[in-house]
Amino acid sequence: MGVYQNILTSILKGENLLAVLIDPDKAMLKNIAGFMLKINQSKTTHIFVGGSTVNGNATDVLVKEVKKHTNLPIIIFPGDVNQITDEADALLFLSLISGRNPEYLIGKHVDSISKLRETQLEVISTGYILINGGKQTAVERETNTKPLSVNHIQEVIDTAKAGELLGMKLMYLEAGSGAVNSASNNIIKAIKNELNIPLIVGGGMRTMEQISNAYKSGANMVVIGTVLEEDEAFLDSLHK
Ligand code: 1GP
Repeated sequence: MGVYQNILTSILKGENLLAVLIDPDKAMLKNIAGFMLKINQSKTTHIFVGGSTVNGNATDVLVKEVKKHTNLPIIIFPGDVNQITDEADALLFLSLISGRNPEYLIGKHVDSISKLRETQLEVISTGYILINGGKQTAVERETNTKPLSVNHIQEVIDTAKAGELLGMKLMYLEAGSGAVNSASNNIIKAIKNELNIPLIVGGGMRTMEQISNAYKSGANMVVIGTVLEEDEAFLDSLHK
């Protein structure tokens, strides 16, 4: 079964999915074995690999290393075309639908095709919505787009719905890596209410309470990154 089908099946069974995001530019390769051991003992269901900017083939090198230590599906969460690697299982084909920069709506996608053609990656069309998380984040800077205001919930909802109607298979609500404010329960509930596709929520989740509230509000998958970069011991609270 493919990665996307597996996600749908898990959701149908009522499971909450948890993705750990590893940034190839920040990860220490020599520490990966120990880190993945803890990941395997935790409730983590997916590994995301990516970053707004990643040097050269760092993604390829990291995914090869991660694969040695886990059977969890590895999904590329790319900031740019150079992060595509056949070593992973799937790729979130992200369209930054909160912004109006054509490069991140369709441009990079066209540029990636010659590379994608040479891979076996499962490509999952994903709407990517950046909301204001209380500080300027790398996504905003790198893509030269503005996040949607959390005070304009209807615009966020309409953006998500438009993405679904365009055929996107997943919706990713992003407050930005290291956000001060993660997506509120209200905004998650409001979006989930309109969508028939799985909802991923990430950015600024630092406590178990935030994570469990996100699930209760309708998130199917929560993504955490920074909290583990700051304190790996947080994985202990996510023990199976
Ligand atoms: C970033 O949503 C992810 O794209 C994770 O965010 O690093 O703040 O956990 P954090």
